[in-house]
Amino acid sequence: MSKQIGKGKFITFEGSEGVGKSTNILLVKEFLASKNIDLLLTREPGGTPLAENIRTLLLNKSDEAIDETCELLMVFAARAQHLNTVITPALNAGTWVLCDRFTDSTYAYQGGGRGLDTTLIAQLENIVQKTLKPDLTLYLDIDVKLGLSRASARADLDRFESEEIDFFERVRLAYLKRVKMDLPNSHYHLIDASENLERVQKNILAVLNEFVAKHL
Ligand code: Z5A
Repeated sequence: MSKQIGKGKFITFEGSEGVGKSTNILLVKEFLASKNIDLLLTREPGGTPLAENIRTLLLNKSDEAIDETCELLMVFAARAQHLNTVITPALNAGTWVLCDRFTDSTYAYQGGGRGLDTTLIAQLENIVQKTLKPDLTLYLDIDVKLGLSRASARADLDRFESEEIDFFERVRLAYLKRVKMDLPNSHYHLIDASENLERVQKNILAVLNEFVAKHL
């Protein structure tokens, strides 16, 4: 169940390649700003200078292959810095935090994609996050091939984007497994991102309207 540690609300955006997180997080930012809500827009991996350096190491291709356990620890190292120096202080000050990716990405990419043990991921989650969980997670779901075709407009593919299609199929399955867990009062909302942008945005704003009405 979602847990709030301060007055601010913690909203995360999840999904695989080409799903439209970057496009839609800006829509949500504008919507919440129009309600006079104090906001912080951030992302993972990243969100602090140190965590952004770790992001660069994770995303850049290099001659030295990154060991999978090393990748997992780098993701959580960046998250610890981000949470303790940015996210938690903001939430405690009453600021709402919009985060482009969070720990569901770790379950999807390192758990589903790389095949790492989810028990290990859960242990690291407990160490780094303690009781903190998102209050609302918008999971944008899309057929892998359609998502990749949208993302293919980009010039250079990063280390993750260069993976094979099977990797992204496993990522999607891992997301769907988490989102469809039968939790009471689930904080997950699945948005069909294969629809046109207008429809996707209408569906996102419907979720946000309900969330804001409950929490303001
Ligand atoms: N990673 C990890 O492995 N473990 C972790 O724990 C975390 C992350 C936190 C960086 O993430 C990588 O880090 C990520 C997983 C790994 N892997 N990759 N790649 P990122 O979020 O920075 O990278 P990204 O997934 O490529 O996200 P993005 O750049 O934000 O792209 P996007 O979400 O797909 O959004 P977009 O740029 O808004 O949309 C793509 C295009 O589609 C764009 O031209 C839009 O105009 C278009 N679009 C959007 N919506 C629509 C609709 N509805 N119809 C038509 N066209 C659309």
